[in-house]
Amino acid sequence: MKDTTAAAWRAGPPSGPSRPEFWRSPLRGPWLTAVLGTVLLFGVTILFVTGLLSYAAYDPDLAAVNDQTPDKGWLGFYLFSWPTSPHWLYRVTQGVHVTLGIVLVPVLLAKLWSVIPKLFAWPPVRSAAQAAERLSLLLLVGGAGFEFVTGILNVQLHYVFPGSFYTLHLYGAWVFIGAFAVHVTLRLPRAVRALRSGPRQPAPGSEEAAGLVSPRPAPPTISRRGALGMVGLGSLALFAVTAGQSIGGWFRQTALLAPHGQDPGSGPNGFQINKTAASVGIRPSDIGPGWRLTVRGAGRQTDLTYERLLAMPQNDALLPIACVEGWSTPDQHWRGVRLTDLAALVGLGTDTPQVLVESLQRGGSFSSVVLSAHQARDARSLLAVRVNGAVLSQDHGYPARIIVPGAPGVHNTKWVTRLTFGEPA
Ligand SMILES: Nc1nc2c(c(=O)[nH]1)N[C@H]1C(S)=C(S)[C@@H](COP(=O)(O)O)O[C@H]1N2
Ligand SMILES: [Mo]
Repeated sequence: MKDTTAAAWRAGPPSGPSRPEFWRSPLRGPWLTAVLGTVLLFGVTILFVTGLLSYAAYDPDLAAVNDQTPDKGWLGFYLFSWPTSPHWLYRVTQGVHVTLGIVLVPVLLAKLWSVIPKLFAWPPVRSAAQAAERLSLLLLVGGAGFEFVTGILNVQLHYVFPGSFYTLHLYGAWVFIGAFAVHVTLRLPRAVRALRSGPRQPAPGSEEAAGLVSPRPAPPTISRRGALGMVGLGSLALFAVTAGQSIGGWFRQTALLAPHGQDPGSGPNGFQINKTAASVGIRPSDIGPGWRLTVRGAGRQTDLTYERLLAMPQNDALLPIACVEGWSTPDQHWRGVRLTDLAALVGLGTDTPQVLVESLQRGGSFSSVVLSAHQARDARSLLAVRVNGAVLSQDHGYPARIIVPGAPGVHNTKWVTRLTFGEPA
């Protein structure tokens, strides 16, 4: 048994992809891989940072209703209270996260293509160290695939993983980050050398070829630079049909890949809608004359009719809606009652505490949220009743909705019916 294994070993790789001659593209080589790897090094780092920021923006440590990942343990070590300035903060961080994630897809695919012969390297395991490295590559490629696929499904198919997307995408991200850090540490010196030596191919089988250069290359149909140009064009094309949804307004028309369509209608309420009133089961009777706003806190409670809400001091704020899916709107002109003024109704004036916001919507992870004291105290944080000069449309949250500067769209609860100031009793 042992003898035959040893003999098979000495005979070299079986015919097929384990043999270097099997791979014939004249393009593969350390320079091409290093260029693509360098782009990913920067791009994926930005994806990690903006992704972790997006997670922090949900303020999961503030309250259980904000936290989709109660089992995160120390993975939330870096969490901080999300600021309200600049008011476009989440619009930028999440727009970059989603747009960059989509734009990097051709680069990621090209990078994987460029190193595919190594998947079949012979012998599959040479030493314990090399086995560990191959295992880390499994986590790297698996982690990358998982993060890109779950992210793109989420932005394109509109939450195919109800609730659990955050859990999957967050835990997947940490696996990916770990494997990515190991990979960069191991490969950076080689990549730097390859970039310095330029696009000329080293001899196949040499140390510098790193198992990537074909010993039997087919005649080239495109240069290595040309291939990179194609990848770049692919990314550029994706950028051109994606970025418009993050810029919003007129540019939305260019967002051919935007899952919500290009045209959100016209008029004061003519900007992107996340979920319509009908789609979450808001009934006309819920938001008719019988609607009340309950304000609770400090052991007190008061119920307001729509008319009484309108009779309170009305304030203005220019703020965008910025969704986790990457789309956002330019600043809209909101008008409504300050959260601090509503807190004052139950005797909680200027040091307004955190507030639990509850929607008429029954169930669903967006029907309630806790806003931090910092958010509640911001003079631009409103329970809005009007937008761009008109009464809120039903789909934008009539009779009243939250709007908070800098926060993710999901914190701007629509169809609000109850505000509870202070820690839960
Ligand atoms: N009650 C309720 N509020 C909600 C939502 C929801 O589904 N239900 N969606 C949230 C999300 S994810 C976003 S991005 C914004 C979108 O607001 P808009 O539809 O007015 O643009 O509303 C937020 N408020
Ligand atoms: Mo959203």
